[in-house]
Amino acid sequence: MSTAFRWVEQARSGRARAGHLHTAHGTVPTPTFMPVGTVGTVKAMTMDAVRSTGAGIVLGNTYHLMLRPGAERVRALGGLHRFMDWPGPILTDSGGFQVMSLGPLRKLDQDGVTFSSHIDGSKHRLTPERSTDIQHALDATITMCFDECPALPAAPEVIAQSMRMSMRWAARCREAFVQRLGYAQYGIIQGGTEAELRAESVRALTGIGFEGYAIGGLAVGEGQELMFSTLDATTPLIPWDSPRYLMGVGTPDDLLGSVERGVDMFDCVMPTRAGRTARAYTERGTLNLRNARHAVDSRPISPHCDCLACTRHSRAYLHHLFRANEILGPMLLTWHNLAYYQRLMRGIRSAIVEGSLEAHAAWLRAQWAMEDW
Ligand code: PRF
Ligand code: ZN
Repeated sequence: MSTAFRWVEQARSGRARAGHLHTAHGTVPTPTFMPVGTVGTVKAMTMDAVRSTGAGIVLGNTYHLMLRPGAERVRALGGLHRFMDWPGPILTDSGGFQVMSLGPLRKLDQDGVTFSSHIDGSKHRLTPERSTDIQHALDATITMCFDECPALPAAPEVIAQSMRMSMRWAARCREAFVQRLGYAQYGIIQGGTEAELRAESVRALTGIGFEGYAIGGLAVGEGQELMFSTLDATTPLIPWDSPRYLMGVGTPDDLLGSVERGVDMFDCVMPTRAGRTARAYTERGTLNLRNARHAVDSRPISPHCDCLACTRHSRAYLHHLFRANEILGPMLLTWHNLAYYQRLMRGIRSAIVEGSLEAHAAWLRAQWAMEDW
């Protein structure tokens, strides 16, 4: 049986919340980290491996999937869940942010964006309506509004104009969205680091009414302090009963500080990208496994990790794989990093539920500052 899409609170600690996100494709405990599966694959991972880390929801990208293999083909093959073998919930980003990073290959107007494919140079157009239709064709559980995310720093007037255009686009996205039981559409709050503009953006989006609210336009060069102060000014304005998603964030320390400020959902390429470049996340910070000091180290990457890399292999073996440019290196280390991110989120959730978030956060930060074991 399908269930209605809703977020249900389980416990709170200050502004931090633990809860469950109920969707047509299953229930996910929050706060949650979504591994990035840009082109219909979490790079270097089978979906069974992704599941084994404890991930409950993954992210896909409108921009990449519309170009290859094409949204209509994914629809014809039974939707993205079946195509990539992920029956759980999938959130798709709308393409606005990805098109932005194309630089000179794009042309923005009030109606949408025209751009050239990074694959073959062919011309394409994304509008609020087209992005929403594509996400429907992909069968995304959570559809994101098509927005513009200006790079920071930028003049307040530039940020304001961009935010207001994104708000007009959000109304068009809502018009184009086909409501289905258990599915959702999130509005994206913009407005840079200006509290006034963020408040205006929240008012515009809550006036339209969405199942969830994302905080976009952060982690784009402003630094952690400004990101946190912007969250401080923004999350209290979002309806308590709605899930809040901070887009494209971040480091373990970013996730902890953002959960403390009331965020429920995250996505980031960091653990997967780092895994492909020999960087390991651990309870005690990061390690570069190409470093010579790991060459004869028979210990696992982390004594606390139950991933395949840590239960079956040594740091010395991982070091060897990366030095020899073997494909198994990125595979094992991506697995490890995703296992670390999921373990981090599980620990934070448990602490909120048990009423010990403050002590747990202090312990996590003290550990990150320590030397490797
Ligand atoms: N908008 C969208 N996707 C995003 C962002 C945004 O502002 C960000 C900003 N960190 C990451 N991904 N649509
Ligand atoms: Zn591990």
